[in-house]
Amino acid sequence: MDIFSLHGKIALITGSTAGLGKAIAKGLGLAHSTVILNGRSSIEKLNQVIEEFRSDGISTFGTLCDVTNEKQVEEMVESIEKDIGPIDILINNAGINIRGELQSISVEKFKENIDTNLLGPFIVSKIVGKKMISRRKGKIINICSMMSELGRNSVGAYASSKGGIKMLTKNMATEWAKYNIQVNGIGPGYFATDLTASLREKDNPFNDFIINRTPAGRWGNPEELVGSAIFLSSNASDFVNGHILYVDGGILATIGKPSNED
Ligand code: GCO
Repeated sequence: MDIFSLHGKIALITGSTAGLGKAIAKGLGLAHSTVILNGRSSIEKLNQVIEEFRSDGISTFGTLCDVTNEKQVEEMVESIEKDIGPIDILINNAGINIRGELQSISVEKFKENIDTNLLGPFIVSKIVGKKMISRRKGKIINICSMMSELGRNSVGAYASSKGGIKMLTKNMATEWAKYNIQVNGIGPGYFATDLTASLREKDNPFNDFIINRTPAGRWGNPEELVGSAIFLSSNASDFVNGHILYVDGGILATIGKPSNED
């Protein structure tokens, strides 16, 4: 069924030279969209991933841009639309997680989480969204988190930013659905990426906690987000607006179980 087809689509994925963003971008590329990768500062890393994707037969371009810098975002979007084509799909993935208890994290570090994870997606969506509104067509996916719904010691800044992007998603959907733009979110649970490497070390009790707390009994693999991204990027989701699709192994469905229960 071609309702899931991404043939001929152009997809910009921010923060896509590593982790979940890279896995999602590769999945969209293997589904035959043209992929525009984005990193913040390392041209070497960006070019390395572009080459990797092209060696897999994916139509790939790349651009360096700090999503919190409005001028850089405007220049990035203008050059993409002039040199490559209209952006059909925007995935706001760029994000950081500077951990720290609320009484110890600095105001600057708290603000850095909010700027990158919430202000950045607002800036990019405002600029790309204006183009989509003029075309009366577009797909925007904001990468939220299970932390859009739950807190955890030491990730208060991150969770605040992810709660914010959940509501930004709903408000963008509210204002832009009438222009045939579908804005939705994907909320990952705990996935095996560099961001969570320290949490997954075998002598870290947090690893056992997550495995016990997640009904699927394991960490997610980044490739397991691709199906949701394709769905929300394709015509199959043309009447889906403001929805946060949690891909979390069931962790948000349950209060968990005692460690001595199967
Ligand atoms: C943490 C983790 C989480 C996950 C993810 C969960 O410190 O608890 O980094 O924040 O990365 O965001 O959805």
